Amino acid sequence: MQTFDALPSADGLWTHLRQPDGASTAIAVAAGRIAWIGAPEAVPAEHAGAPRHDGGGALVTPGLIDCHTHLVYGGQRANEFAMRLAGASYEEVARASGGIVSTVRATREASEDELFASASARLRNLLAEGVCAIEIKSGYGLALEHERKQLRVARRLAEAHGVTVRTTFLGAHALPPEYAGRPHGSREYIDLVCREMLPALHAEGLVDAADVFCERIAFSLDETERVFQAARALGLPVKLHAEQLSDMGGAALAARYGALSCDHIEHLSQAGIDAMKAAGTVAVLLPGAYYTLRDTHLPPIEALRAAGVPMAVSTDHNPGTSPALSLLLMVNMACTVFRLTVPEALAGVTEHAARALGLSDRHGTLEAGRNADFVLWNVKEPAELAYWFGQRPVQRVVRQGRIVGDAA
Ligand code: DI6
Ligand code: FE
Repeated sequence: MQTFDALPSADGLWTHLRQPDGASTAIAVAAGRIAWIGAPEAVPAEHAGAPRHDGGGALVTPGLIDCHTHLVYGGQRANEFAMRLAGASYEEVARASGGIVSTVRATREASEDELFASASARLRNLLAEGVCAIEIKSGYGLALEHERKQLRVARRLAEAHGVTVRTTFLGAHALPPEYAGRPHGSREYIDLVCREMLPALHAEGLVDAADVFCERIAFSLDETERVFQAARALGLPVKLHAEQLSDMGGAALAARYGALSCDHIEHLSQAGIDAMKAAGTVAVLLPGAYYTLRDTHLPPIEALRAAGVPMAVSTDHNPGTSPALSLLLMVNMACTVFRLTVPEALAGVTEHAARALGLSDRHGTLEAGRNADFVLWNVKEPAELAYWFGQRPVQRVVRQGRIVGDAA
């Protein structure tokens, strides 16, 4: 396979591009950044003589951002898909010793190289669709060495594929099997997460944020807060798997800790929405999990919109509840199932997704100073990005200042 560094540089002046509002635009790229963007007739003299890249009139958008994934894991769980088709609920599957814990077993058994190979193959699907930045969570190791292994793989993926990766420590994803059945197992495990795992992995430079699965089948509000306190002590931002299956009050707690995002939020209350608005927390919508679980309790989209809470859209790629490897399909589902408008859904995989990762200074919009991450699309109008599903209307991707075509 061609290495990322050997790909052609995107430096120069990109002409004949079309913004989603129809305006023609030109983009000057230098040293991996957008040096200038504006109307074709206003190109500054310093960029006018640069090598030209003719966009052929293509629609241009910022590189897509998948802001919530569990991309690194061992095995797969098609058997549970069959169990759910036969009538079992997600919670019943989890209690029958399947669910997250079965992926934990497979992840612990896999070597770092095996995890890298399987996650690379998955990542390529997302990159080919124009994804330029991605969040990758741990949470299938649930022991220091195995959480480390997952996070190291996430860092290696960034290097090998030339993609921005934000790592999120999700040690508090599920109770590890060796703690289950102990009288104070949950408390003891959260002690380990807060006192040993998070500080050690942070010291190794492997953690960009911390997350918790706050749910009746996972961790309580008090346990969530302990993890948030440990993160705060290390200066790390927090995120939360909040109100997916029930209203635990997690979103309001996360907002008190200035969370970057609250994710899932099917059962989010008005009090949670108000707290998120006040804290500037992004609502991350995950239609793939909603669909896979055949959920019927929609997230409160109208109320989020009315409150002005920014909404992001992501795959939640994971082997249990969202084996999705198409962010554009999530855009389609966010519109069709969650009733987002097309501009809302597109902002959800660009600008608002960047904000959910704390990356707004370099990603999510096309502005001078941002990373040279953008996509040229083979479509006549932006709505086509939400309308088609099952095709990749990508003409060209520029990622980290390199031209990567549609198959990198
Ligand atoms: N919520 C989810 O949707 C995933 N994790 C979480 O906290 C599910 C993970 C799995 O089933 O493996
Ligand atoms: Fe998730």
